[in-house]
Parts: sequence; structure tokens; C-alpha cells
Amino acid sequence: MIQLYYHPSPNPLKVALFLEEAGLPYELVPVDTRKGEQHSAAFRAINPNAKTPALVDGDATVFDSNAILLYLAEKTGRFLPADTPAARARMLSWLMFVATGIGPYCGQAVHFQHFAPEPKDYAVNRYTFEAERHWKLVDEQLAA
Ligand SMILES: N[C@@H](CCC(=O)N[C@@H](CS)C(=O)NCC(=O)O)C(=O)O
Repeated sequence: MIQLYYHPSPNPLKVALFLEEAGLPYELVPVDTRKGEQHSAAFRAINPNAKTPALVDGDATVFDSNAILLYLAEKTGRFLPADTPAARARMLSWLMFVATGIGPYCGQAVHFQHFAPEPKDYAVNRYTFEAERHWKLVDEQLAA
């Protein structure tokens, strides 16, 4: 059975949503990142980057939420576009937009707003502006 190494936060949630929507059986393996469990040797053997989520599926081990989404989509054939270069290019573009844009900018915006020590105004403004700009692009794309 698929094992999803999970903490209730945005990147693991993306994978849990896929598994639920696809109706795939899986078991959650809790990794409490507030307690630092992501830094254990056992978890770093699964994800050397020491972040959730990670997924083990038989002899396949995958880390990074976006890699996991692509792995599951290719394995199951679910939520994939038509198998043409143009459709695949579009899917990969938006997946990487999430991986390199939405995820990191929103993460940094939350970090600098709520957790970083002073001084931080420049960082709050920069990451909030970029996070909102990215979400505006999503809105425009979904409305098109
Ligand atoms: N690019 C990674 C980012 C993973 C990530 O930042 N995960 C957060 C939870 S949403 C985490 O494990 N944070 C704990 C830490 O940074 O130590 C992915 O998409 O999986």
C-alpha cells in the first residue's frame, strides 16, 4: 500500500487531495515537523531534503509534492491531459508554475509575516506582492 509521509500543511495536502480524488488506498505516516521529526535519519533516508510530503509506493520512493503529483498521475493515468506534446507542455508549465512560484512565494510570505524576526518589511512586501501576483495569474487562467 502507498505510504504518505504527512504533516497537515499545504504541500502534503496537495498529495492527500490527489489520493482522495483518485480513490487510491494509502496509509498516512505522520511526520510532526513542529517537533523536528523531518530531520530524523529514518525520514531523511526517504526525503534527503527533510520536508513533507514524501511517498513510498512499493520499490518507488518520491519526494517533493510536485514530483509526487506527476508520479501518481503517470502511474494511474488520472488528471493528465491528452497525450500530445502541446497538452503536455501546458500541463508541465502550470505544474512548474506551482512548484517554483505559488508554493515558494506563498511559503515565504507566510514565514515573513508570522515567524521571521525583525527587520522584515521589505521581505513581507516582496513575497506578499509576488504571492498575490501569482494567484491573480491563476484566477485569470481559470476564468479564460
Ligand atoms: N518543494 C517542497 C516543499 C516542501 C515543504 O516546504 N514542506 C513543508 C510543509 S508544507 C515542511 O516540511 N516544512 C518543515 C521544514 O521546512 O522543516 C514540496 O513541494 O514538497
